[in-house]
Amino acid sequence: MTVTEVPAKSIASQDPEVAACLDAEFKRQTNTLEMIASENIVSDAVLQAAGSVMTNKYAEGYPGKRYYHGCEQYDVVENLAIDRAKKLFGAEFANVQPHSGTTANQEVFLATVKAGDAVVSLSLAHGGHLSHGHAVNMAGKLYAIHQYGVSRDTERIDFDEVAKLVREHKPKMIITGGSAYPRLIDFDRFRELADEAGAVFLVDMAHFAGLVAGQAIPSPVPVADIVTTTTHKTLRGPRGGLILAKEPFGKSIQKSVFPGMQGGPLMHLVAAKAVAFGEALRPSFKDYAKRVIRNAQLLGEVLAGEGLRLVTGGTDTHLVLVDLTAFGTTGKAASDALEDAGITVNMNMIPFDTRKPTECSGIRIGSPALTSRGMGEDEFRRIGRWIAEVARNTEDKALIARVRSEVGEMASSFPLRAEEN
Ligand code: DSN
Repeated sequence: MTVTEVPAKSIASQDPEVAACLDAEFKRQTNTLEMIASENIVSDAVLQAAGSVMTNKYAEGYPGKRYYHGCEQYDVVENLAIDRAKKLFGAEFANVQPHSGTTANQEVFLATVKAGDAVVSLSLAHGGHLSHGHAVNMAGKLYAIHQYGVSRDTERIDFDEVAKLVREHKPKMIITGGSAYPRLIDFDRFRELADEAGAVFLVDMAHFAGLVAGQAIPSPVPVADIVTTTTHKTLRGPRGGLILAKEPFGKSIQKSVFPGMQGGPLMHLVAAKAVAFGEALRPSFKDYAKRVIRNAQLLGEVLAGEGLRLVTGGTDTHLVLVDLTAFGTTGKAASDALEDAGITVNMNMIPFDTRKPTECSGIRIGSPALTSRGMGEDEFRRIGRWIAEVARNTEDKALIARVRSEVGEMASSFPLRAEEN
């Protein structure tokens, strides 16, 4: 019997309690609409690699230089992942071992700057990410972080502020990218400022890496010194991280990943990353990436038509950030009601939000997972109308129950797997 013949349901007899959780989660994912912008649905091949025997083994080190024996297949699979990542993104260097996007960012900090050095990055409240130096995060505690935001008028990155911070603090690293910024980023302007300051330029493309891989939006890889990403968002792979870089940064990044930050790599996930990168290299991935953006834009149009304000007025990517103020509700109330209606989104601060982070004025909605399940224009239009209906009536249990039933009917007619590549 080979690994591909192991019955998928064998856990049911070995551990019914955990099996029940897995079954219930499978049903939840099948019967609801997953619209968390950072989530996706992987192919069966990715799932199989992630659940494979490669979870059994330590493989500390790198291909050809392991600290354990028995690593022949691990070298092959890691080299496949590295080669495919480099080809996919046109990168000079790739490290496929980071356990997550946050870990990848920490590893870049370790490779490029010293504790106390100045770093300029986008604030979380304006769409950035915790690991770029929020005060409660390790990066915020170890480095002198100076954060820029978006301008009040356009809600797009305020380059006057970025330039001011760069000239005042002379950072060793400039970071852009984030988790709730719906627009394209002008990487060239950051490059110019990084060159002026002699700073390393890091782009965290975790959210939009799949759109870059599918050539639907411009790539930061030729412009930045280092690019980090997760592999599980728009890129549609297993949970994990990836670092791409210009060759001169490769050596220090290798050392900072192992032994600097990590011990044994999660080789089952490295194998699954190789599978996902292989899928993203196929022509059909370009079509997927375009549909992700189109679906997010359609959704935004419907919501705007229903009277909701979109932060920045729309999106160029896979997510819309919706200001709920016009409906007199909060992100918390709307996202709770939407969950009851079978539509999973997250509450999100909007730029210059006046509400607490536990309440928020907005919700963030993403199109990747439903696009991967094969949903298109008709479905996204219906979903937009449901979201508006529920957000307008968060206390109306009968309405929510009716939407829940309609959502279940539609969701369950789309299989829970990324369309065949
Ligand atoms: N938690 C991720 C997101 O939802 O955007 C970022 O790490």
